[in-house]
Amino acid sequence: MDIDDYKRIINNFSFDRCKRGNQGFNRVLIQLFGLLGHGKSSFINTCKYVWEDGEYRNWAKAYGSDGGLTTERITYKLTGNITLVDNRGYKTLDSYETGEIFAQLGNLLPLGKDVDWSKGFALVDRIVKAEKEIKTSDFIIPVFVHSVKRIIPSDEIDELKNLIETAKKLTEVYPIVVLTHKTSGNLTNTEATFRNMGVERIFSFENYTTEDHFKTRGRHEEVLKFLHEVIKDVQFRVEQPRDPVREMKDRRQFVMNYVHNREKSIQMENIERQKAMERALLEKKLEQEKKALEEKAMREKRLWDEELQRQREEFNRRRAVDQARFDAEENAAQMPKPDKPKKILGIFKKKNKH
Ligand SMILES: Nc1nc2c(ncn2[C@@H]2O[C@H](COP(=O)(O)OP(=O)(O)OP(=O)(O)O)[C@@H](O)[C@H]2O)c(=O)[nH]1
Ligand SMILES: [Mg+2]
Repeated sequence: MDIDDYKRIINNFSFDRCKRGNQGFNRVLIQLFGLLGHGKSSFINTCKYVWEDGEYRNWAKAYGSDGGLTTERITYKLTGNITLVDNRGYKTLDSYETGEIFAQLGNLLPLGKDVDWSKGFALVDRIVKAEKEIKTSDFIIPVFVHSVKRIIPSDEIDELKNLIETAKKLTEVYPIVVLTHKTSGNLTNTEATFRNMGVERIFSFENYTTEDHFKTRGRHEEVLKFLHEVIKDVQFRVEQPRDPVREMKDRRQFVMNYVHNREKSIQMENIERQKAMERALLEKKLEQEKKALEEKAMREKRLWDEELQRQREEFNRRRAVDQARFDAEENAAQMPKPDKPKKILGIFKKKNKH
C-alpha cells in the first residue's frame, strides 16, 4: 500500500459505510494521553501537517521541554470523521490524576474546557454536571504518547501497565502506543518494555516540530499508517452490535466506581497513616519515659555511690584519728615513770600526826 492508498482509505472512512451502519456513532475521537511534555501536542501538529500537506503550523501549541502547557481538552478535526483530542498531560501516575485521566479518556468531561486535577469527590460532581454536554456519538480510540527520551523506571512499569489496562477496560479498545523523540533514546528497549506490558500496536515518530519540519516520506508514511490502523480498529470494533448511549453510561459508572474506590483507599491510607503516627508518638513517649527513669536511677546511684564514698572516707579518717590517739596513749604508757618525791612525802606524814 502506498501513501495515496492510505489517504484514500482514511478519507473515505465513515460510520455510515460500516457493515452495520453507524449504530449511533458519527466521529472517531483519537484521545491522546500521557505524561507532561511527551509530545502530545506535537503529535497532533505532525498529524495535521501530514494530512493537510501544506505549511507547518503549531496548531496544538506544542512548547517547552518540561511540558505543562496544554491544560484544556482541545479538539483538532482531521477529516470529516476523525478528530484528535489533546488532553492535559499528567506529572505522575498519582491516583488523583489517574481519576482525571480516565474521566478525560472516557470522554466524560467537556471538550474545550480547562482540565483541573480535582481532589475528593469533586471529579464526580464535574462528571455529573457535564452529562448533558457530552455527545455519545464519539467512538474513542485511546492513544498513549510516550517519549523515548524518558527511560521508564522499573518500579513504574506495573503502574503504567495498570494504567493501560484500565484505559482498555474503560474504552473497550486496547490503547495504541505512540513513541515520540524516536532518535533520542533507546527505541528498541522502550518498544520491548511496552510489548512486555501486552501492548500490540506501537508506532514511533520523530515529530515534526517548529524547528524541524522538513518533510520526509518515512515520517509521512508512518503517520498515515497510524491513522489507517485507527480506522481498521474502529471498523473491526463496529462489526459487533454497539450501543453508544449504554457504553457512555458504562464508562460513567466505571469512572464513578474508580473515584469511589480511590477515595476509599485514600481514606484507609489516611487512617493507617494516622494510626502509624500515633503509634510512633506513643513509642517516642515511652522511650522518653524509659530514658528519664534510667537517668533518674543513674543519678540516684551516683548520689548513693558518692555518699558511700564520703562515709568510707569519714570512717577511714576517724579510724586514722583513733589509731593516732591509741598510738599516742600506747607510747605514753611505755614511757618510764619518774621517782617519787620521798622527802616531801615524809614531811607531809609528820604534819598529819598532830
Ligand atoms: N525532536 C523532537 N522534539 C519533540 C518531539 N515531540 C515533541 N518535541 C518537543 O518537545 C517539547 C514538548 O512537546 P509538546 O508537544 O508540547 O508536549 P505535550 O505532551 O503536548 O506537553 P503538555 O501539553 O505540557 O503535556 C516541544 O518543544 C516539542 O517541540 C519529537 O518527536 N522530536
Ligand atoms: Mg500539549
